[in-house]
Amino acid sequence: MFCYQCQEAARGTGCTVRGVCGKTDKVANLQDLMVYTLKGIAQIAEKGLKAGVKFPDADYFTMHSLFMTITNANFDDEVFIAEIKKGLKLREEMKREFESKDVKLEGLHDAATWTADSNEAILAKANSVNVGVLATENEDIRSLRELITYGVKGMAAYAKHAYNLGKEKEEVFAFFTKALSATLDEGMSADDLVALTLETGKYGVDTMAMLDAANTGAYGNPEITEVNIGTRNNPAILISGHDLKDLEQLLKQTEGTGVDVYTHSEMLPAHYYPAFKKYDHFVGNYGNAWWKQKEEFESFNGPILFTTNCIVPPKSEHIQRIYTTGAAGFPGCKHIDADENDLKDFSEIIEHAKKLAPPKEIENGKILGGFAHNQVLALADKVVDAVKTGAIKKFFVMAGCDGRMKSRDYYTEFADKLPKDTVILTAGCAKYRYNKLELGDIGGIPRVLDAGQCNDSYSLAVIALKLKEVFELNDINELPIAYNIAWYEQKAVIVLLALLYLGVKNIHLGPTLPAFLSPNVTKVLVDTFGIAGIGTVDEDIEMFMK
Ligand code: FSO
Ligand code: SF4
Repeated sequence: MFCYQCQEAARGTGCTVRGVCGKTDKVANLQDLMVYTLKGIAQIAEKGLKAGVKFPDADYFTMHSLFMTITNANFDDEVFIAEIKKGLKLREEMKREFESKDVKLEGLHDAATWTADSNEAILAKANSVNVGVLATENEDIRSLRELITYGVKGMAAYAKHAYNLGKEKEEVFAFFTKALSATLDEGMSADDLVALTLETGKYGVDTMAMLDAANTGAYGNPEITEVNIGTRNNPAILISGHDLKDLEQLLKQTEGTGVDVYTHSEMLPAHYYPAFKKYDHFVGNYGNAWWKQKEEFESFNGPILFTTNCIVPPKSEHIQRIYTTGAAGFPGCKHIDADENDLKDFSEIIEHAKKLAPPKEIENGKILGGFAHNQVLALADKVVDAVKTGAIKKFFVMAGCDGRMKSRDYYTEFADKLPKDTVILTAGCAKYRYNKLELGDIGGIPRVLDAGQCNDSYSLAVIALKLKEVFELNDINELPIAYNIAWYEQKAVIVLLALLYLGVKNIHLGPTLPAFLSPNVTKVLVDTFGIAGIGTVDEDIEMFMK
């Protein structure tokens, strides 16, 4: 195996024996083969787009399977083998479609032609070097191909959530096809791939806007909310991940059963949506960011439902209380699929919860959030006044992810030491590094404004664009906003590319720069966009406040 797609890549270069995330060599190779197969499907689909033949099944399949390969989403080798088989079958159906139209398919890559007639043959193909990251020898081309692939993976995750709520865009699907197919194209130069990277950012913006419309259309606009972090004395289910449709179904099915529902990690922002406030048994948020789940699942006592990443390979005694759905999966954990009407039956989890003890309280009190674009824009006058009077000197976008590396203490210290006339804008699980600190407010404006999940970084961009308009500036970079972003996995990659596409410059990215950026590609990002890493807290605060 060779994997360097996330921030925790071993030694800052790549995992080669077993993932720091817990992914086995076997699963890593199968994920590579999954992506390789999707690239082959994309190459055929692209020829289809040119010949006027569309493949809606391939669009859906690509989106879902890409999502399965993002960090900490799915650790189940058998699921990947089954999914690859589905991909091969789909690919052959696509070829038959061309034949039936008398269109010749020429110049196909091995990714579009390889076959396997057994699980062993699939595993042998997965183990061969020509399907993985290192198959591309030139390190800059490899770096750009992977940057695009990871961006598209993140985009696929967001597109899938929107899709679950009935929203899809043909152009986004067409871009999956274009981008994945381009990564097989030896004719694409480094410059071409740089241009494609920026285009990936454009579709990242479109996809996040689509997801924002899907979430707010279905559940209303997030509003200022105090979220309880304590517990009650009823049996309960903990729901993690990012999928609001899954949450809605769980809340409906648990209503009146005596079973409470708590959010974990990235599901916390669900409390900000008006539609979920009517459920009395939707009690609060339990615990912290994804990486603390082993201890937190221990004390939670009840069953846990993962709707997406981030899964940490569970202790064996927890496996039977962990359920997965959608793109998430872990061997031994029960997976719940939707029926033909797109409904998921969570009754087994509910019955399971009734037999288990209520959660043990690990903290209490409340945390505040709900500052997505609509809510912040409703407060715009107050915010603009505070900037004009100098009460707020600077905003810090500290969106992104949390992770287990000790070096991430930087973000807690950074938030804590920021001057009191600054405001943090956050989204994603990065917030857990500072959302329980007492950072106070500025004239009633809290110093930490949480917009929501990582995809709600889109909200922060909308807010910035609105402020640019209000202050009549020509450039988003003239605003008193600094960007100090923490990244972990591929959704953060698409968020970053989206911000670059929107013209945001001088983004600081930590705790380390991606292992998949070659020195030359890093140089392009530094020279063109002013991307930089992080230093020490004191030096960085001084630099940002200048
Ligand atoms: Fe966090 Fe995990 Fe939302 Fe990521 S839970 S790290 S960027 O999957 O998706 O922020
Ligand atoms: Fe390593 Fe991250 Fe890949 Fe897991 S996802 S194998 S931790 S680089």
